[in-house]
Amino acid sequence: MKRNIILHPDPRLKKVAEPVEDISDALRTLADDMLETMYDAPGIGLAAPQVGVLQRVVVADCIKDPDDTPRPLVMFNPEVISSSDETRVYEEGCLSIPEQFADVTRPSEVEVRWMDRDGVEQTEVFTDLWATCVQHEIDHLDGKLFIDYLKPLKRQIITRKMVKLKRELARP
Ligand code: GNR
Ligand code: NI
Repeated sequence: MKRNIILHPDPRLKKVAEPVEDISDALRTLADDMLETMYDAPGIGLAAPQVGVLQRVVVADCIKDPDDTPRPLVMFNPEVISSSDETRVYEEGCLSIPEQFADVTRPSEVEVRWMDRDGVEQTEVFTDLWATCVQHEIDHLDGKLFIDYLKPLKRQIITRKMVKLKRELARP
């Protein structure tokens, strides 16, 4: 089932999400719903706070080419355990901040540990778009948005545009 994506500004996007305890069917359903919502958007990642659930759950699939095999990744309690000194700049966007894009500098490689949907611990080094995406998603779990890396003026311009957009969407 598709879920609604919360738009910035919203207090739920600023909260630190709670770690999940045991991987229940409810959590697996949440992850499936998040994948459906992400693919439908379309996006390459989604964090649970974006659908109003303040738990540490992330989904991602950075395979963009429709000829390549999809890789729907579900991560519970994901953690960056090491980051490269080398950084890269990527023009980021966010499903909670539609149509706004800005360059963000992040470590180019990160090692991430998480629990998969079977409750098995996984570790993997992510590079390229995957590295950017996974860091962007883990930031969501800590109440952080990509615009928080921008200069205050640029952030304020984007936030004002979003306030206007939300006002327009709320009007019948
Ligand atoms: O779909 C998305 N694209 C994207 C592009 C560059 C950097 C990060 C992302 S993640 C974003 C989906 C989203 O908002 N996830 O939280
Ligand atoms: Ni996002």
